[in-house]
Amino acid sequence: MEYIESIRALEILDSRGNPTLKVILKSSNGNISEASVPSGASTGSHEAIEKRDGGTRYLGKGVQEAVKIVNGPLSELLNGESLFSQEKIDRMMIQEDGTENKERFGANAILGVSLSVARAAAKASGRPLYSYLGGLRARYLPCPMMNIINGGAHADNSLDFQEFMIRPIGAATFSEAIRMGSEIFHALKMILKERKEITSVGDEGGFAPNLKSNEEALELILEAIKKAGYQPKTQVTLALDCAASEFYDAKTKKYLEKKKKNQNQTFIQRTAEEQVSYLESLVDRYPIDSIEDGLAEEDWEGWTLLNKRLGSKIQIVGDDLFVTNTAFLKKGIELMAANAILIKVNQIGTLTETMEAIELAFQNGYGAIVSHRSGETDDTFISDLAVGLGTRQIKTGSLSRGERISKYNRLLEIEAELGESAIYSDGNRY
Ligand code: 2PG
Ligand code: MG
Repeated sequence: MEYIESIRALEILDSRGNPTLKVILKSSNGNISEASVPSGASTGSHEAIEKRDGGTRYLGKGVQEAVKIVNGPLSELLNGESLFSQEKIDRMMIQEDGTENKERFGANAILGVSLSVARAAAKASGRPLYSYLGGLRARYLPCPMMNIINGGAHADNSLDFQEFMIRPIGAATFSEAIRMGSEIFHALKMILKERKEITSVGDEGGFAPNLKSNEEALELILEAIKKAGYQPKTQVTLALDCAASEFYDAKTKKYLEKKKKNQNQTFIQRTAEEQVSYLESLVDRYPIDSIEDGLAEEDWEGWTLLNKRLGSKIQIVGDDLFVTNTAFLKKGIELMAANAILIKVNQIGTLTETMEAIELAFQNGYGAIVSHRSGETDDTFISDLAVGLGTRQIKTGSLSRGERISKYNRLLEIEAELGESAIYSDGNRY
């Protein structure tokens, strides 16, 4: 039985130029397996904690401590363990860390090890990662949610909503979905140019123009869909990640359109109920079929109202609300706060716990969307994860920037490898 021979980590850079970890695992059979760790900007307050060095080096964001933890205590703990003991290994790390949120070792250190173990096991079994994770059932290519206009914490523009996405639900195959996305992305660029808007991109590769309103962003995307020759609603739908925790004022319990304030000194404030009505009006006016973090993570009451009003029509996705954590997901299920969960491996810190969150979601009729972070590397683990676990949806950015494209390219490879048995999911899990 192949086992872990050594584990070491390196400090590398992510797509924002901030340090992150790459873990390199050597197996007893001589194979080398690697995994790199992503990092978010609009993080949920209950996410597992990344270990950062502090001080002045890399503006405090260095990960030399986390590297030492991988090279020291985690290696000592795990050397000699079977590559196929994923759950045991993850639980050993959780237990040895001993904290609720992995702050002692750091979720970045733990996750890098966890993912590299899965890669090593897949290699040792001679199977591609998605097939190791999901067996013969791993044949659903996910519907991509492509973030072609960036705002919020991911761009220095005027938009408060963080992500304006397209979902090519009418594609016959994954490669066709990618082609549709790319053509719409380029059509959007032409439209922006014609309007003399800036066409530089934000953290996730979507354009970051200075638009007057969320509605204007949605209108431009609709125009781009049509210009590219597709039909909104039947072939391509719209999705939002409002990332509303970023513009929620906990004191007044109001949702503020903060960025607009800088432009003309007046800004809209909404109560939870008004915010729900606003989102409802957007769904009435535009072919939106998925809204993520439409409300702030602490506003559970608001979420229940949102799900009541819109949950039977569209997907209501909890990201900061659930932080890929079964404890929060259970609460959401009880309160009927949403009907889908965003899945981010580094929010929880191990593959085992990530899989548990997906399973709990499916058992309760929730959708699950595997997601990148705004700070990424070229690692493509999440592509295999989405196919392996049959989540049928993935959110991994726009049609530009290498760290986003690498995930789509990996999915194109998987589709080709699966050949006839590949099934493109239209985003509906059922
Ligand atoms: C989100 C993510 C990814 P971040 O909010 O869904 O798009 O952003 O990684 O900054 O949390
Ligand atoms: Mg989000």
